[in-house]
Amino acid sequence: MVAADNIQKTPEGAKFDLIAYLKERQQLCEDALDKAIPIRYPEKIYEAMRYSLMAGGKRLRPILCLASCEMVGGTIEMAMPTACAVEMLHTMSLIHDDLPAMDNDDYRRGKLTNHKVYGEDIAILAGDGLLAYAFEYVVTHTQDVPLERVVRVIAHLGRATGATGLVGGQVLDLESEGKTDISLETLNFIHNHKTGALLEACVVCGGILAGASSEDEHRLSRYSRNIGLAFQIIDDILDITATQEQLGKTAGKDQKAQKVTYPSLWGLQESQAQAQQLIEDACRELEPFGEKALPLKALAHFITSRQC
Ligand code: GRG
Repeated sequence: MVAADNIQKTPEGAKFDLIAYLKERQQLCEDALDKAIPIRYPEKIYEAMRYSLMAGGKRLRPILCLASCEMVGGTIEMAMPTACAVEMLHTMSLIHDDLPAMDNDDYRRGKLTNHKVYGEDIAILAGDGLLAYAFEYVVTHTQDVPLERVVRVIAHLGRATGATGLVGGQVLDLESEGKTDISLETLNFIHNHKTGALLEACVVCGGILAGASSEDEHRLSRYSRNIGLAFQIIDDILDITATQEQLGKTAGKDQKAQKVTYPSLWGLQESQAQAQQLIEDACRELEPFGEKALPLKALAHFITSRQC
């Protein structure tokens, strides 16, 4: 809940100015992403990569990565290259998801989709370019972090992105199209992979970079799996309740495609309640971190209160 003075109160009563925090962190991420991909020859591909990367968005994934690293005792500088990489991976997945062969969408982040501006061929390549560069960027730009941690981050990002993560979730999502008998188990599998895996990687990699113990890594993993599912439930709710202007993309697509979603299984009210429960479970995992966990707890609550 965001009070009039922008101060968010966690259920334990601690105060945190989430709006100021998000504004500051979003600007840090915008500046770092802007620097990460300068335009070179051949200009067209860099322009297409930058078109989607710099099109706005909440920057939730990089912000989670920075917050997790700081909570465990690391610095923003240690995590920024990985934070940029997760936003590159997220953006490439959006570019490919919007293609006619997949979701076929015309708008994303309030702008025409990449293929609508650059054509399908360049949009595919822009996604491929961002995918490869994300990994290169972590390796070439991470400083003051032991190499062994960087290697673990690379492995984690690869797992979250490939067939064991986003790609696997997307395949099952495509296969489920037009089917009305999708079980809750299948729906959870799709979203734990398609949406949850990258969110988990953001939080866990932030912790790895800071040298988290394996117990803390498990806590971060459980926190992020809960917020990942909550994030998707709210995404499904917003597809019904929000406008195209609020979302920056076509609204009402799930109902139109008669897709099985959390609200179609549970209804709107129960879906909201389930998301809230997941957020509370997520925050409980962070208890041992005390006050240092305030940003990650506030970000978890933001997921259920967001309007876009
Ligand atoms: C990863 C190699 C590789 C290929 C891509 C297309 C695909 C495979 C996967 C689809 C992944 C996808 C589009 C998941 C949906 C995730 C989701 C809920 C996106 C919306 O995230 P927000 O609300 O968006 O954080 P902003 O614009 O704010 O960043």
